[in-house]
Amino acid sequence: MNQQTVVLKEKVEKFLSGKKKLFINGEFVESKSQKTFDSYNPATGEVLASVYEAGAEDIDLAVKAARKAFDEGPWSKMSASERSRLMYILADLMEENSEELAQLETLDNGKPIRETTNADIPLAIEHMRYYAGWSTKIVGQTIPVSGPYFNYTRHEAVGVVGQIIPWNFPLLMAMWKLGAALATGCTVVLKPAEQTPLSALYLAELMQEAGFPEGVVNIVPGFGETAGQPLVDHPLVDKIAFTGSTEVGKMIMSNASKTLKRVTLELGGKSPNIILPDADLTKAIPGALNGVMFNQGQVCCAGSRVFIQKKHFDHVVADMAAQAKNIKQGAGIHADTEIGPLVSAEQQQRVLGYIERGLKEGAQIVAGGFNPREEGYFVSPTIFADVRDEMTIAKEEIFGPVISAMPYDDLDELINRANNSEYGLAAGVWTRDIANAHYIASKLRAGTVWVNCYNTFDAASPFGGYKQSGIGREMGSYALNNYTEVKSVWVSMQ
Ligand code: TXE
Repeated sequence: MNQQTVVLKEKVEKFLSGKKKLFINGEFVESKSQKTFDSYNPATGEVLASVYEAGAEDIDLAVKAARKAFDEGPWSKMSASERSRLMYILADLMEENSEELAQLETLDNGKPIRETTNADIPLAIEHMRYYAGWSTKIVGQTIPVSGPYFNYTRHEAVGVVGQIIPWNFPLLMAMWKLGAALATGCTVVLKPAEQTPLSALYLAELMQEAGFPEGVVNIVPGFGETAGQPLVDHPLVDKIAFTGSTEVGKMIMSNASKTLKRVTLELGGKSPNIILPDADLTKAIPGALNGVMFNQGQVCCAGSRVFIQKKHFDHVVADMAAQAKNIKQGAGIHADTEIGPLVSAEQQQRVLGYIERGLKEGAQIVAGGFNPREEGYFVSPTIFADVRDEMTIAKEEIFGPVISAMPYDDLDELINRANNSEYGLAAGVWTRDIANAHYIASKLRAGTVWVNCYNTFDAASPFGGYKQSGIGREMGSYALNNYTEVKSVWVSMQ
């Protein structure tokens, strides 16, 4: 087997060599407590870098810097086109550094280099460009009110935004959050996940190089309770944007309510992926398999409940299992790796725990189901057959490479069962019948429905959840609403 390790770029070696500092008010600084934490390479379990850990005091400094940049400028006093220009410069710098960013992301998160090179990093760059374009296009309305008045609305930046992001797409999640915030003129304190702080810190260097004014974006790696929570509680923060677990999302919403901050949440899922009897199986089977295995299954919209019509169930599952066994698993930094390790030992244990639970509750494993290696945090691509709705593996988000395959009888029963989840993030349908495709898409209670495809994204198309999968939409023009306040101005014409 060809296991060619990608040669690390010099800049990556250099970046990893020193203790990584917090980025506050345009400078790289040590944390007030001097505490550091380690970021690990999940393919080996070895320490990759040591990072200063932000605590409440550092968060306070970062928020005050963001507040100053917003209240006094320069950010809020710059024209929309000047902001846009800086965002385009940042996107160009990201492009120049795309190999470095891809390598760093692969080392820190574990995901295959072919994915960071072809998906994470290009999507992140495109995202920055997309929102750079929006800066100059945010407009209000003129409203025909009664009486001798001229009434118009202004869409103004919401202010200082605290952004808390997860580890599954570290740089891309940072872009999903930063793009709309910067386009609308907000300033930001961004807390990366403790498992994957490195690409955000590399981005901070690029922001410095691009010439972003001090305080506009502050990057403060740290832990949830000691860095995330002080950010949520801080009285000078106007809005919190969070992506992560539903459990923490609920806590954040409750804590943020004390200061009535605006809150947007992008949370977990248990998305149905439906293969109808008339589907083109040459596309549907690999499509549904990829719908879970992409990013080691650590995707909030993973199509982890695969519904297959009873008559076709056995042969579809058998084909899918054969394909799952052929997926090349290894360290992400090997050029031919198709599936890497999970992000952490904790995540590996969580996923193996769900597999054990599935077996105990009577589901059958037809592929994988084990830890294939001695070192690193791997779980083999796993498929459970004959999963019933009441089983834990059909209800809870596993966030690993595990498919629950479920047989169904007829369409109406299928739609009810697909919707029978506390989540509503995404769904997929595979069919050649266009009427059925649109009918099912209209019936599914989910923020995204993919027909004959899965996991396709574009900065221009909104993403977000129904039900307990979240509040608000990211991406597209929809995300701009999360970062603006609407002001109604009345002018007497008499
Ligand atoms: O998430 P957490 P974890 C799901 C997935 C996964 C599970 C646990 O099912 O198995 O969550 O992952 C910060 N106040 N998703 O434990 O804890 C934390 O530091 C403020 C789905 O990693 O929600 C990190 O930056 N912040 C998901 C971020 O929240 C807090 C992506 C996410 O961590 C905090 C990740 C607190 N009290 C996990 N506690 C998705 N929707 O894509 C933690 N954080």
